[in-house]
Formats: sequence, structure tokens, C-alpha cells
Amino acid sequence: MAVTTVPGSRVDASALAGAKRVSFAYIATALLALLVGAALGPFQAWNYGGIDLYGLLPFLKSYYQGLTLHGVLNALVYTTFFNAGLMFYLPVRELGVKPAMTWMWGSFGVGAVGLVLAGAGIVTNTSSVLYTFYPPLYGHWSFYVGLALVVVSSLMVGAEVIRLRAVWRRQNPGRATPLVTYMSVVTWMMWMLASVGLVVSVVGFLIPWSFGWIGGVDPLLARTLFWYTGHPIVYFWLLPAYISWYALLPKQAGGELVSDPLARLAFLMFLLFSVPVGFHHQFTDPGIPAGWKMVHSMLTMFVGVPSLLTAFTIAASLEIAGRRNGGRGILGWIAKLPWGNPAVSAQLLAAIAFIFGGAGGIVNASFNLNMLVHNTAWIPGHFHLTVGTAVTLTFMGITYWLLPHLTGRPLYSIALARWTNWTWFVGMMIFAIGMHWQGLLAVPRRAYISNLPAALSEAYANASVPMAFTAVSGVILLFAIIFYFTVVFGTIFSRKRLAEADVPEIPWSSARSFKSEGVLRFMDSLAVWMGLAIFLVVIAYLPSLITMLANLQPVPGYKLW
Ligand code: HAS
Ligand code: CU1
Repeated sequence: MAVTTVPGSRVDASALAGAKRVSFAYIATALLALLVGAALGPFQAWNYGGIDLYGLLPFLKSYYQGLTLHGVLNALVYTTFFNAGLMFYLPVRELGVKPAMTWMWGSFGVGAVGLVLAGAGIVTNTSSVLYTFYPPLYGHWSFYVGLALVVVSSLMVGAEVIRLRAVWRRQNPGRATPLVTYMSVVTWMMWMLASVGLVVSVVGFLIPWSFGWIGGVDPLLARTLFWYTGHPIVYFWLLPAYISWYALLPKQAGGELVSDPLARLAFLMFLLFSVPVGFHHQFTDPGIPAGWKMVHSMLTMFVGVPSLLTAFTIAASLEIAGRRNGGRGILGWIAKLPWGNPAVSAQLLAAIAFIFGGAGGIVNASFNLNMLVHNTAWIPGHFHLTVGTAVTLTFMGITYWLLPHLTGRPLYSIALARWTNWTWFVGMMIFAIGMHWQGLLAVPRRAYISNLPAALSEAYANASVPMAFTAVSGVILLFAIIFYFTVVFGTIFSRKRLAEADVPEIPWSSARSFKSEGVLRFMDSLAVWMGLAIFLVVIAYLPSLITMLANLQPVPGYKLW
């Protein structure tokens, strides 16, 4: 394969400054959402530790309003805005193609208006419907419209990145799409296919319902459309972290990416298998034939494969780094990785957490084991290891170089960044032990467990040890949040300026462009892969959706809290 270096940063200085500004706007908004969302987290941990401290949060009308704020801001807003900033900026820099700035600011504006509208719905306690907003729980129209706008904004960014690739291909005939752009475009295409369910549900049913134009919504259909998007959304969160693990971390750790085609293959598998698996969230829902649930269960095992590939590739890339640094023996190289660099250690710890999060996911996906854990505290245990640690801690690691890169200001404190990583990792691991364990003792998820009537709380008396784990984790995580945002604000508002030469560069591990031939050319035909992905989705969903539409059972909404 003929290789040349991707020149990168060929965009002129003013285009580069514009790209930096809009990316910073996205990432700063993401971090603000995380600040508020994460700050509520310890209170939820203490709740599952049997300690009710909601009295300290008088602006909340109920536990469920707090939980809605936590889930929407962390899982939906923080991730979407961070992804938009990162998966726009990296392709622009890798391709060196001038972005359409008016379009990008327009998309940021749409997202920001959406955030304000959705936030207003939650803050006024008119939409305490949790981040899954299942009907018949009934929210204010501003909540649904706001969320729809946040999704539209992300799709606008995706469209721009796809356009940038098309421009680059016209300018570089015969060359394969560079790796980071390839991974970003595949992720955006996957998200475009994935978001259809949410868009249909929100625009077709929930918004008309919230305005009173239709009298009811069918809960089963709404749940199905939600999980059509709700499962692949977890890969929309994960894949930007994978981009960093594949394409930036090897360089930061002093190694190299062992295989470019294997990285592309993993992403293609995510394009194919991320969406047609949503029934694994609905194993206990009536109205879906067991055979289709089984199909989705099997396909879920398929979508585990690219993560197993990733585990192999990343570990091998890191091993190269550790051995170059003098590591010996089977595991000696691990100690020789640059753990002192917080941007690296954040991602190493994130990946370690993901081994356990992924293993739990396989348990969840196993049709019959799911019966044991569904709707229990096990599930939040699972997703605080995946989105809460694998993704969030990786994003934190990214901000340690990206914020100085975008703002030209020095990282506030390397020591505090290291403390952030370890307290976040240890806190989340203890949280996860407590929650998984409570789940096995049948403690339900999403319950105001610290405030149950005596008769009910006796039912969970045997869970006092795991509850203690969860309570302790809340304290550790509170420190992690304080450390992290001290670093973030200390950096953004620093009066110091880095000299031009000291501004961290993007740590490309694979800033190369290959000739488009053989397997690379095959993998670059993304329209064909997208067609295949759509085909799989139609098979997996259409029969069940037709049956549901033919048996619609709309019910009116209610507001519980
Ligand atoms: Fe999940 C529920 C199945 C991955 C998030 N999941 C959830 C929910 C969330 C979530 C938010 O099948 C709750 C939704 C709700 O509110 O109801 N999940 C899976 C499976 C995977 C999986 C099979 N989940 C994720 C990821 C998430 C996420 C990723 C967020 C980012 N999940 C389920 C199921 C449910 C579910 C059911 C429904 C449960 C129910 O009953 O409600 C797989 O993708 C996991 C594959 C991962 C692996 C791990 C690979 C390991 C790697 C790290 C390698 C480490 C290295 C470290 C190299 C096989 C890549 C080296 C370090 C050195 C120092 C050397
Ligand atoms: Cu899922």
C-alpha cells in the first residue's frame, strides 16, 4: 500500500480559528451540562446507600426530577455536544478542508435552543419523565421539542463531516479516506440510521401528544421506537472514545496503531450491527414475539465482536509502547506505560473499566440472564462503567490536551488531573460493585430507596453491604467532580497564554493516507455498507413494527411526580 502523509491543517489561519471556536463552543456546552448533571450524581449514589440527602437540594420537587436532570444532561446532552465538537474538529484537521462555518454555527444555535427548551421542561418539573421518557409518562412540549432540536443539531454536524469527506475525495482521487475521518464518518452514518426511531417517535407521536393534538400514545410502539435509537446511541457515545483509543492514544503512549484495516473493520461492524438489536432492552415487554427477541439477542452478540477486536488492537498498540519504554515479561510493559501523563492514564483506566462494563453487557444481552437483572440496580451499575467511565473518563483525558489546544492556555494542574482520573475510576468501580450486587439482591433501579416506608425497606435489609459500597462511592465521586472542574475552569479562565511552540498538537498516531486499493477500497465504499446496514435493520424491525401499528393501543398520559 502506497503511503503518504496527510498534510492536515491546510485550512488557512482564519478557517482554522473558526473551526476551533465552534468546536470549543460545543465542548464547553457539553462540559457545562456535565457539571450540573454529574453534581447530582453523588446524591443518587447516597440514595442507593440508604441516605436521603435530597433535603439539601430544595430546588428539586422530587427524586425523579433530579434523576431526569442527571440522565438527560449527562447521557444525552454532554455526550451529543462533546461528540459534535470532537468528530467535527478532528476530520477538519485531518483533511484540511475548509468547513462551512455558517452552517456549523447554525447547527450549534439549534442545539443550544434545544438545550434551553428541554432544560426548561425539566427545571419547571413539568417533564420529570426520566431520560427514556416512556409514555404514558407525560412531559411538556418544550422537553420533546428541545430534545428533537438537540438531535437535529447533531445530524447537521454529521452532514457537514460527510460533505467534508466528499470534498476531500474529489480533491484526492485514488486515495483512501484517512483513518480518523473514516471512523468519524462511519459513526455519523450509524447515528443517522439510528436516530430515525427517536425522530419518528418524538415528531410523530410525543410532540403532537404533548400539544394535545392526539389523545394518546401506544406505550409499546413508543418504547420500541425509543430503543431502536436507544441501543445504538450507546455506540454513538462510545465510538468517539474508540477514535481516541485507536488514533490518538497509541501516539500519546509512545507506541503505534498495530493495524489500520482492523480499526476500520471494527467501525464497519458497528455500522452494521449497532441498530438491529434494540429488543435486548425489551426482553420483558409483552407484544414482541420471543423469536424476534432471540434474533436481537444473537445480533447483540455480533455487536460485541468489534469491541473484542478493539480490546485486541488497543492492547497490542499499548504493548508496543510499553516495550519501547523498556517493559519486559508478560505484563511488565503495563507499568512502563506513561501513567504520569493524565491524558494517557485517563484512557487506560477508562479501558480497564470497560472490560467489566462489557462483560456485564454480555450478561444483559443473554436473553434468560436478563430476567435476573432487568430493572434492577445492576443496570445503572453496567452503564456507569460504560458511558459513565469508559466514555466519560476518555473524554476527560481528551480535554487535558484539547482544551489547551483550542484555547492556547496551559492545563491548570497536571497533578489535579491525575487525581481526577484515579478518584473517578476508583469511585465508579466501587459504585459499580455496589450497584451490580444490589441488583442481584433484587433492589430495583430508579427507586427513591432511601425514603421507602419501613415495611418496604425491610425487603432490602440484606443489601446493607453493597449499599455501603455505593454510599462511599458517592463521596469519592464528589471529590472527582470537584477536581475535574477545577482543572477545566482553571484552564479555560487562565490568564496565562502558551507560547505557540508549547500549544499541544493533535496526537495523530496514524496521520497517513493510503492509496485506495484492495481491502481499503472495498471498505471505503460506505454507501454500500450503509445499504447493508439499512437492509439488516428492515429485517430486524419491520415485521414487529407492522404488527404494532396494526394493533395500536393509545393510552392517555399521566404525570406522577
Ligand atoms: Fe449496555 C443497558 C448490552 C455496551 C450503555 N447499556 C444499557 C443501558 C445503558 C447502556 C445506558 O443486552 C441502560 C439503558 C436503560 O436506561 O435502560 N451493552 C450491552 C452489550 C454491550 C453494551 C452487549 N452499554 C454498552 C456501552 C454503553 C452501554 C458501550 C455506553 C457507552 N446494555 C446491554 C443490554 C442492556 C443494556 C442488554 C439492557 C439491560 C436491561 O435489561 O435493561 C457490548 O457492546 C459490550 C462489548 C464490550 C466488550 C468489552 C471490550 C473491552 C475493551 C477494553 C479493552 C481494555 C484494554 C485495556 C485494551 C466485549 C475494548 C488495556 C489497559 C492496560 C492498562 C494495558
Ligand atoms: Cu442496548
